[in-house]
Amino acid sequence: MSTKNKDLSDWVNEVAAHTRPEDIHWCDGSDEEFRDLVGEMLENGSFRELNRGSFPNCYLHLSDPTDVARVEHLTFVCTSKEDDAGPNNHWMAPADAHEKVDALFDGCMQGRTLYVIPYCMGPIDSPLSRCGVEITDSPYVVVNMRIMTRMGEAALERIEREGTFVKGLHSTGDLDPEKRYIMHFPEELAIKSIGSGYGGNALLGKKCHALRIASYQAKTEGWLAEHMLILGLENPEGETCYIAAAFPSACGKTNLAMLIPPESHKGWKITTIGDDIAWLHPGEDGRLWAINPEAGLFGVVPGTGPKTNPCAYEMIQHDTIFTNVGMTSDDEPWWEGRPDGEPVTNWKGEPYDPKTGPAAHPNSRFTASAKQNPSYSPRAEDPRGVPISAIVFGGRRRGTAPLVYEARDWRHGVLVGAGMASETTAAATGNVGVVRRDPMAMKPFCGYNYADYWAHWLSFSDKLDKLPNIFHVNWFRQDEDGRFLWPGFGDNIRVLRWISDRCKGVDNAVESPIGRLPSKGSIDVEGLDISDADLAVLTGIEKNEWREEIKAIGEYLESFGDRLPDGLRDECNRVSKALG
Ligand code: OXD
Ligand code: MN
Repeated sequence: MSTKNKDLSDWVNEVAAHTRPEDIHWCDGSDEEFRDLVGEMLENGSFRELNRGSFPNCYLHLSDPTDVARVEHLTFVCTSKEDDAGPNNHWMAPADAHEKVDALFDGCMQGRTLYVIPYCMGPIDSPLSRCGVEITDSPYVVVNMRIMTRMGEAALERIEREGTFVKGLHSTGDLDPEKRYIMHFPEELAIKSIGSGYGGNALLGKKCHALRIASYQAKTEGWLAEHMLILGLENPEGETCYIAAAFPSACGKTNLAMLIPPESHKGWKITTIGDDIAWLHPGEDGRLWAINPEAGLFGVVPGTGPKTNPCAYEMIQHDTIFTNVGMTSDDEPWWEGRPDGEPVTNWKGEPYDPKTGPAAHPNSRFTASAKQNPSYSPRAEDPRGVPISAIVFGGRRRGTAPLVYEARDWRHGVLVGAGMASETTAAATGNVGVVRRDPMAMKPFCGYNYADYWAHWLSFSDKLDKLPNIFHVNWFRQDEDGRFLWPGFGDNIRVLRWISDRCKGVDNAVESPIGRLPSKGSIDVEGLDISDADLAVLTGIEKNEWREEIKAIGEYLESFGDRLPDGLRDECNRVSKALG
């Protein structure tokens, strides 16, 4: 295989001359190619076959122990003007960044195969989809990209038809953390990533393209690329309300997107469009339409069990790549939260000893096709996408943020998103459990200045006739002893039902200075063991705490200086006044 697109063939030749691979392989995305690559990795030990009887077509990959998460401190947005990247990004001048990484790419593929991966983010025939090509020297990346994107011949055909594509160059290099960089060049629609094989750093279609580069592209083209799941909430009458929800990494997006309602909610159903990324476009009908650019799930394994997430548990029993989990004596994958089996080795391949840490790394991952999800929505393949009725923002907060509230209008909703904060998780290297501002859950992924991003969000009130309602949720509220006040998981449907009722104009809310809270009795708690006192805490606000919170939000927003849109500043002042 090769290509009629001169830009692409020139780029492949140029990269090959620079990185000096032994071979070049153009990926066609076929089953045969996938099998061959898996075979090679089984032979060289980078894959281990899991129990064929109980986990058919499942493989275990153990990464370098220093390469297990996204590296935000080594991730750069390289725009010509520093201010365009904003204080929310690490910045390097494009020429310096190219020079720095090009030196590391020099000869880095010697003795390796260079793979060319044409891919399409989104349904192959959707006008909302966008294409890219990743060049990599990692067969692990190729097989993961095959699951996570529409990859191969059809994508190449689309690229040849359209001409435009994102250029992503990746090499695992020598996995030296000192020589690891994830560089983005939004103005060139290009990415250069070296020194890591971890999904978020190496599967370039995902965070690098579908969020950082796409958010920049979306700003110039009038749409939004967001760190959001998309789900359909179907009522017993068969009507579906589509909800897009943004939560920071490892805060339960995958669980929410595949939720199974409790027995008491007969006739209600959740279908999954996506679990991590949403591309949102204004439609001709004045509504906001969403596609999931991905074709697979790269989910956090620990905690996935038949009670917490039955759909994910079922989908990863076959045709799944496990990265950095433990293993049982009969070659089954094992992780904390899996009810069966016992680990004999841990994620480093060493004998398991609970004293030295968990069997599975807290950020161990599964890669599986979205089609394996029992709640997969057929609308996920719809080239038009789905119309969004509600946008939900959520963080992991032990205090302050109530279970749910609704913004009074779009501008207030943008403030609610911009003011989001959450405790950090193992999805990125660094401290875990520290509260940090994470506007729209895009702190690690917004490919340009947050202030301009908020202005772009605000502009949607003029772009849409039927704006989605905006909400904030918090499943993680705790009391002083660290006890969770809300059961979460399947019971979150109770909150989703309140949200969909709000979208239909049901009278189920009371006004408060921070937005609309559930009125008494409007969240169905039948069958739940929850005291009135806990419910009052969950659905109420502490004014003093919120005065502090809005002050902190205001200070944070002001750190963006003159570029901060007036609309957001005014909205923050309005809420602050309302709090007295
Ligand atoms: C992810 C992340 O992998 O957000 O989805 O880190
Ligand atoms: Mn994510």
